[in-house]
Amino acid sequence: MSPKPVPEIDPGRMGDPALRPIAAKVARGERLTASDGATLFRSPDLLGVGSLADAANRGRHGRRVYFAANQHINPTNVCILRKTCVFCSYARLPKESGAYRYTMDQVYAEAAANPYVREFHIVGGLDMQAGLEYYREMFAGLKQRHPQVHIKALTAVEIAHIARIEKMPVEQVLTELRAAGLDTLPGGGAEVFSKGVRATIADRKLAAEDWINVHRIAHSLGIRSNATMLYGHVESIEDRMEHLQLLRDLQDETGGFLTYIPLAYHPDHNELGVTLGRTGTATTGHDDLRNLAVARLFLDNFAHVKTHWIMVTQFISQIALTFGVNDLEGTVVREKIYHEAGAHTPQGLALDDVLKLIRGAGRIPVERDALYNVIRTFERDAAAA
Ligand code: V47
Ligand code: SF4
Repeated sequence: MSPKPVPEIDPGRMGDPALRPIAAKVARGERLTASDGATLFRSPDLLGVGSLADAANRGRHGRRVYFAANQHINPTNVCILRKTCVFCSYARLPKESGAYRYTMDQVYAEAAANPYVREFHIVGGLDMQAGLEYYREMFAGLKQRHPQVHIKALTAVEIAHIARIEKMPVEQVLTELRAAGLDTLPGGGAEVFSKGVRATIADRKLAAEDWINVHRIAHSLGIRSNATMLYGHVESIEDRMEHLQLLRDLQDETGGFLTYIPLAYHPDHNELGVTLGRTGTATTGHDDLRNLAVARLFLDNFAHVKTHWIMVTQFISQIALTFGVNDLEGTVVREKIYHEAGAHTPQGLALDDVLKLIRGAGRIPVERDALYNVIRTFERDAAAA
């Protein structure tokens, strides 16, 4: 996939002169450089950046906005990196108060709570007691009970952890988990790839090149995956662009990424929030929208850019639908990770609320499956399109 020309863009109308050469490239369908991306991040003309991203997005997806009926399940919060991922509010040491690890029955009971769900999104801590067998049994049991539900599970960091504790190559772990029912990998654990930032916020976590390599191996096995970036803490604009460049390069090589999701850092109940003196203050609406818009313009080989309403609120997510976003994190049931870190959003949205949100932005809701096959388009809107 390469950038498409967007003839409706008139570069001469950009309010910020620095945006005009970039607008001309987007209009011609020319790839942006990392330096263009930095200019987009720094431009005072947020609406100009958003209008470019919106035009690029509509050129691909028209007025369609995807969502999936998914359910988050976090089977264990026990994590060996509890002390070194200083942005994380969710992890616990094994004997710490609040530590938990679900039994299979607990996983199956949580999974049975919502019969409408079509995707389980399963991520957790790096737990020494949750190895290959734990997840193999979990996925096989889930597939047996819910054969129609897609399993998107285990970040690259968790896959590498299982490989380490089982003393197995990553390829074998992925192959065995796929045989048990794993369909795709979520995009978490990427944080920010820059060495300096990783040393500051996630020392001892899987290195950038290893995160990328797990996804490369997954793609080579035909396992699609997502990509994320955790923004809004100590990273610079150059760090953000280095991160996006590495993702774009891997996508050029494999084409295996489905969607990109920027994750807004939440500072409550974690060490980094205290160090930054930011407890209670998450990212700004400007930065949330800009991260999405720049991603839409720079990641020209990603088909989808997703807004995570749990992290940035339904209100910002709705506006994001005119800032380059074509996908909305769906009806998430009982989200835990960001609520531990201070998210004040609801823990789930009902289908009607999702439809209202998308329609309110003048867009057409399209329910998708995990691989972006259309399940149904909401015809009332399609007829009016
Ligand atoms: O890797 C942890 C992030 C990620 C905080 O693939 C935090 O569709 C903000 O993988 N503030 C895990 N973020 C979540 C994840 C994900 C989420 C949504 C969609 C998809 C997808 C994947 O959560 C972690 C980390 O980057 N995280 N703590 C925090 N305090
Ligand atoms: Fe563990 Fe993930 Fe939290 Fe890091 S972000 S401490 S790896 S659960």
